[in-house]
Amino acid sequence: MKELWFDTAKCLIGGEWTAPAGGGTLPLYDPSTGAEIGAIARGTAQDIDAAVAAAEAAYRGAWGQTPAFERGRLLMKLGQMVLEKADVLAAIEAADVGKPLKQARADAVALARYLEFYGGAADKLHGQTIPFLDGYTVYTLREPHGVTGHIVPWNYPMQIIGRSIGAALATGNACVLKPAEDACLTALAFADLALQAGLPAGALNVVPGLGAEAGAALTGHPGIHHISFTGSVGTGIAVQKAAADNVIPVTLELGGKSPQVVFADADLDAALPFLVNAGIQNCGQTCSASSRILVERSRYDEVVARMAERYDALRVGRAVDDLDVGPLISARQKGIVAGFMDHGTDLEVAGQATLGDLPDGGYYVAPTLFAGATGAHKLAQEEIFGPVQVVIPFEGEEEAVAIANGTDYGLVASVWTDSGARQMRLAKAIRAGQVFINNYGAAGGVELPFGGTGKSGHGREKGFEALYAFTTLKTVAAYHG
Ligand code: TXE
Repeated sequence: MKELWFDTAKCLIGGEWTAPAGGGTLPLYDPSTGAEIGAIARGTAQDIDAAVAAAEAAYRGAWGQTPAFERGRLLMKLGQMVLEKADVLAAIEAADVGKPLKQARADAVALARYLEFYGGAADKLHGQTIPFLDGYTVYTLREPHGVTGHIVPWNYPMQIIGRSIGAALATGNACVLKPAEDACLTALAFADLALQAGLPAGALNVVPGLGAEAGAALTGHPGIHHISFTGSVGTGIAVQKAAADNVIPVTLELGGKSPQVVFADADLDAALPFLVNAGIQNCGQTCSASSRILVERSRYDEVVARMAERYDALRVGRAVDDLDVGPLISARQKGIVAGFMDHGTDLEVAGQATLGDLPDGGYYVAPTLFAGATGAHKLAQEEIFGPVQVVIPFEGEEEAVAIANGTDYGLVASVWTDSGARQMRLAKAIRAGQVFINNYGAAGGVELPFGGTGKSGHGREKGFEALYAFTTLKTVAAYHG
């Protein structure tokens, strides 16, 4: 790949690019063609040990002594460097993840935005003074955890690095990052830019590798003090159990089955682009993808027909073609999505994109809109993580809320209605970490706290809230008489 300026088969440990201790590598595939395009390091427990030790040294040394405003300045400089390289980062991500170029570039811009946001916030987080008994002065200190572990998935590497590493570094933690084995090139590129920006050695360490090897070694390591994980429910449970053994806090973001609820009084022209885009963006591989569209029965047929028109017109292509939808991440993910679609045979295929002349080895599926589902249908209950949406009719507010809340998940939801009173009622009644009214996703919303309830996980990332997650509170009670 001509854009690369770093060795993809190395780990970054203590400011040095090093070959993994076991000498192993893992192959890299271009999802658009299925072609092998390179190799990454297969980091192991030994590399994780070295990375945690390097992070601890940085935390006790140069990084720990860097004042908050300088941490912020450094992150903002890094954000600027990311912006300047946005096209290059987008090209790398397109080849590695199969993401259409414009969507990949938006991720690079979002990464820069996280670094600006958390850079600006670094010196604005502070404790409080607390009125107490006569003779005391009491105050609180917000302190970093120390060494933080970050397990990042393959669907939005740059955005998730931005929200997680950005907030952790801003608050003075030293980080060990384990990117996903299917998508770690932009993590390596980002780490190299961080070194160039002047981040002290060991403040950010990156160990690529398999989840069961490097990932499990990191989450179970006794030297980390916080773990943030974004990924599947099953792996999230394993991560939480490992964190429990070390009694450390954990932030889990585990995806969802997010509904958009469309009432008869909604402005359909405004809603339609959101209804579809929230399902097919990044080929449906989005934690906050809206995979369930709930429509009040009196306008159900109209919504299905208008969404179907859009599905039929969707263009699917290679990431470099930069069309509406690219390939899925891997042959394995293609198998998972195809398996779900096989469970839709009792539903109506209301709309479906046509796959044109695409490379044989690419991981493509036809974006598909299923109609006529009930809330209990398998496709309306389980996270598919592909470009597949189901439309479900409902009658009245009560049923809408029951269906919206009728899964194990609770990440994001939206409500489309002109009634202000209903907007407020639904925003309260729906179980989700974020509820959008007459929009969906708020264009990414770096500033907006994000996270789930139920099996969507717990803890909050993004916005100012993440700064609390990446710090611990110390209370100082001084008796002076
Ligand atoms: O996830 P995993 P997978 C969902 C989505 C998808 C399914 C499977 O439904 O179809 O999960 O994807 C690391 N200890 N999401 O198998 O396994 C792994 O290396 C520590 C939703 O890829 O959860 C990678 O870095 N780490 C989600 C990360 O966990 C381990 C995004 C995610 O992989 C590990 C991705 C272990 N034992 C998938 N095993 C979202 N919320 O957006 C794996 N990993």
